[in-house]
Amino acid sequence: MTRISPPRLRTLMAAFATAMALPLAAQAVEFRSADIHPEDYPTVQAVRQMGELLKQRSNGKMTVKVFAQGSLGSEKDAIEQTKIGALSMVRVNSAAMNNICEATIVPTMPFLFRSTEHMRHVLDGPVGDDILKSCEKNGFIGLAWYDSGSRSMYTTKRPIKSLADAKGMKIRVQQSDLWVSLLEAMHANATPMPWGEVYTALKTGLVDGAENNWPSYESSRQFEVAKYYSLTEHSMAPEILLFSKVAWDRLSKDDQAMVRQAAKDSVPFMRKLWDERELKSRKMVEASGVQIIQVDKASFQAAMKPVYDRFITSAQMKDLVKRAQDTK
Ligand code: GTR
Repeated sequence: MTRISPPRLRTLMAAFATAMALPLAAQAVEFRSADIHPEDYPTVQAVRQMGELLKQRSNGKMTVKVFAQGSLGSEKDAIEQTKIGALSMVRVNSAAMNNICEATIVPTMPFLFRSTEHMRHVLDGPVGDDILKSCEKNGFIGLAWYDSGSRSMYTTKRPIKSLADAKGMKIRVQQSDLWVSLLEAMHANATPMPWGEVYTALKTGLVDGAENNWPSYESSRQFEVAKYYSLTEHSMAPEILLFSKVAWDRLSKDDQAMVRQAAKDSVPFMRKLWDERELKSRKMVEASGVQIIQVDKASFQAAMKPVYDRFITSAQMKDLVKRAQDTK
């Protein structure tokens, strides 16, 4: 057996210790990211695109691996894993963060945005940035906002033609107190559950309806079991891309800047995919025989006052809502 002299051993041990202590920045690193949507969904494609940009710009040092279709669990599970650094990134709806990072309630609020353009201006500007930054204290680095269109109600047995029709219906909502309150303001019976369980809940009659945008309604096949789609367009709750603060603190400043930029640069790509997918999904469900119902949106909007009274109370929340509303 070769004998290693004590000084040589000390040198080797020191070299080993240095290698172990090297910041992750100097080593190749793969960021694992979760998404509940299938492979071809715009959010999944956008995070893949971000990964491509990052790989090119870092000469292969930083890459992203997207786990789609909820393979790492529900949004709630994935958020918890991201919080502790078991996952580096997660793409979720703003609603999934409502109970964790309060300011994410603002873009989730019913009828806050007047149009897609308005929503994009608010989220691309200082209000969007302030909300993203505010999640850092909760353990998340907000990287970017992605589009999610407008959410509308859909039901299995009978259509919602007016606010009165929603009364007493059991409607699945996202796992957020705001969403429960939103449906309660319509006098519906709000039933929070993870997205992955909604198809079966609709099919078995556990709930009478749910609410979502065209692409989610289509890609989840829920349109097959809930054939009345009422155009309430009650919220434009956007998607949010988050990085784990634990994983973030291990990166060098330069690498952090590169990650941020790649995320921002994936936004126009996402929006293009989104606009195309919204049209395609709507056409597809229409062709399948879904009945689209026009409703008096103003009556739904008027019913939302208690939701604003309950959630927009602090000076910070009032200021964010006002600045969003004042944005052109
Ligand atoms: C979708 C959104 C998902 C999830 C889902 C839901 O529109 O993209 O992140 O929030 O809605 O309702 O659970």
